[in-house]
Amino acid sequence: MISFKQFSNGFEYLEIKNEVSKAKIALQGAHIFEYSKIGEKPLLWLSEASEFKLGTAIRGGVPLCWPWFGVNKTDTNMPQHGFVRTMIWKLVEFTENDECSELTLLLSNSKETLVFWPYKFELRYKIKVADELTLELITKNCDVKAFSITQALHTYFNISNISDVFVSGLENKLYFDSLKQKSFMQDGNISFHKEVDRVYQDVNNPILLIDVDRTYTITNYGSSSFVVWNPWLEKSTKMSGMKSNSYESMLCIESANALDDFKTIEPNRVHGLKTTIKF
Ligand code: TA6
Repeated sequence: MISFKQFSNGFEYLEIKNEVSKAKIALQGAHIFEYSKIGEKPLLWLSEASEFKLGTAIRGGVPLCWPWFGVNKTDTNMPQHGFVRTMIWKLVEFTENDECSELTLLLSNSKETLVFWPYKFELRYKIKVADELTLELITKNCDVKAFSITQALHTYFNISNISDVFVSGLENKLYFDSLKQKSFMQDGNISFHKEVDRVYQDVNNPILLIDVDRTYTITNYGSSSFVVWNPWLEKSTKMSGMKSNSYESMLCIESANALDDFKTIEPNRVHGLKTTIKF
């Protein structure tokens, strides 16, 4: 089942429901902001302080970072994480059966996008809502010259408590610590006792997010970099759409093409960034 809904301020979203799962996806940013298995707690974290306002990215769910991850290195005045998460996407395909709903949303270059990104492109975002969540962002170069992108599916996981979770599968991987602006080798599992903002490189295996009552298996395709981020108290207090205690119940594990894992796409070629989350 799919329904077109809107909040009282006119902010539009899609509501998806089948026998095993349900989800909500904003047309702005093709931003999935709710997903859960029927009768279970949400997989995705959504800030209680998030706005659903045109032009403002929802805080939580899975923001799409494209065509650059983080700060735009050539023009720091450009929006962080690119511009597609505040653009209006179009639903172009929807299929379903009893236990699976699949939809595709589309964003193509326009005069608005050309202000940020001087290339012709087509983005198709495929979302599969079932007893697992699958997300795939497919970039097509519709221009006559190659372009390079960095990107991320910036997934906010809903966790019991940041002090009680850990991440495994990244041991012995090199990571760039954005806070210290230098690289380190991961020693053992990742546990959380302070702000963490890291880009793990050369990761070609599933990773596990282990909570007290759930273990998530996160498998990426078309990606060899994962971003792990928790703002901790001080940054939670300062960030838009966050409350001071937000850091306690969220953890971002982002399927990415970041840093050295950038992708150069030739004219008429495509690249897909895909993640599957099972639990
Ligand atoms: O993915 C981690 C990160 O780059 C952090 O440095 C923090 O800025 C976070 O993304 C959220 O960024 P946003 O632009 O959504 O506030």
